Amino acid sequence: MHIEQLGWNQQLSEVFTPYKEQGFSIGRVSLEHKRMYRVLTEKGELLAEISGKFRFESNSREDYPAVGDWVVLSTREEEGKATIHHVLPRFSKFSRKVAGNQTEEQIVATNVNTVFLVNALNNDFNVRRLERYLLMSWESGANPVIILSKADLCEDVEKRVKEVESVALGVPIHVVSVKEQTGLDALQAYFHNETVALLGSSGAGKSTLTNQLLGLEKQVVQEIRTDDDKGKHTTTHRELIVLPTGGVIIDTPGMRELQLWEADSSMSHSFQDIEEIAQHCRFRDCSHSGEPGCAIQTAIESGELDEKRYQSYVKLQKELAYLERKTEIRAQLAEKEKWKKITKSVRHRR
Ligand SMILES: Nc1nc2c(ncn2[C@@H]2O[C@H](COP(=O)(O)OP(=O)(O)OP(=O)(O)O)[C@@H](O)[C@H]2O)c(=O)[nH]1
Ligand SMILES: [Mg+2]
Ligand SMILES: [Zn+2]
Repeated sequence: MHIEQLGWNQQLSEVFTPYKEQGFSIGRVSLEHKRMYRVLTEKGELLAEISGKFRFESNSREDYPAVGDWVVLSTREEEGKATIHHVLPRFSKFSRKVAGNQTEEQIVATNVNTVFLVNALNNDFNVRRLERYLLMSWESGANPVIILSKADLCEDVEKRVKEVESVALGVPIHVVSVKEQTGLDALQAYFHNETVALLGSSGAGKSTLTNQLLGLEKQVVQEIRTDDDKGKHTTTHRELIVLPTGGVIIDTPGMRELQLWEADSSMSHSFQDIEEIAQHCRFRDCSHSGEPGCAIQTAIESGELDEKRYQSYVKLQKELAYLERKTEIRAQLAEKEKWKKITKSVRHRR
């Protein structure tokens, strides 16, 4: 296999040069086990662990390898093993807040060129959820593409497409059905030795689409629940899979909880329409909750702005502000922890 087929390119090659000169090899993380990583290299698959030095120098989850990362390796090919010494800088990173109450970042995938936001055209269809996914995509550095799957189950596709267009200005939308084999050819254009990650709720058809693009039944697929069209969380690991035609696909588990992780600039990107309207409010610090001359209220009343979309905007903003406060406290704690480590090591050396 050629390394280019895994998504390797000129820029990465330049970053890697100094390591190469020292005799290191390169690989890409395809799967994350508890403490081990499956890494794809030009010479095949290896099982890798991080070096002791790496562990010592890492302060947060973000420093550790994640699926999609390019890693600097020393290899023991006869044993099928390797050691990870560094992670090359990421050109994109898709994160969310880990489920539950902790304020911790979970890296879903890195070095993704395009993210397919998969939404089924059945009763699970949800524009508000899509808004969230779009926001995360803009923040990640990857280009979002909306996939409306299971078109065979939808009576009025046009209506759905219009709804999606209204929240996703300028984002490509593809209507597909694996069952009826429609709309699929157009997706090939996103691969060309690049990386595509599939995101969307459980049961949306991500693994079905992966198998389709791969040309074989690699990923396990399961029927959804019949009462509410929700999936059964069939895929449990994020995994990077190489396509025979070059390029890679990252299949991910449908998320139970999609909480945001820092999304400031992207908030404006996704809600440009609302922020533009808000510029016409009489007061610059208008809270849009009853002040005279509020353009937002006027736009909602006239129907120009969908009230639900506005509510969703307000909710997302609150969530971000909350997260920011919590993260600050965490950062302070992490800093303390780091210094503890350093002082300890200095003592040790003495
Ligand atoms: N009618 C129809 N069903 C489909 C289509 N694509 C997928 N499905 C069905 O949807 C169900 C769920 O598909 P999966 O591919 O397992 O969904 P997933 O997004 O990978 O779900 P998780 O792994 O749980 O996140 C399966 O029963 C598929 O057969 C389609 O185009 N049309
Ligand atoms: Mg799946
Ligand atoms: Zn206002």
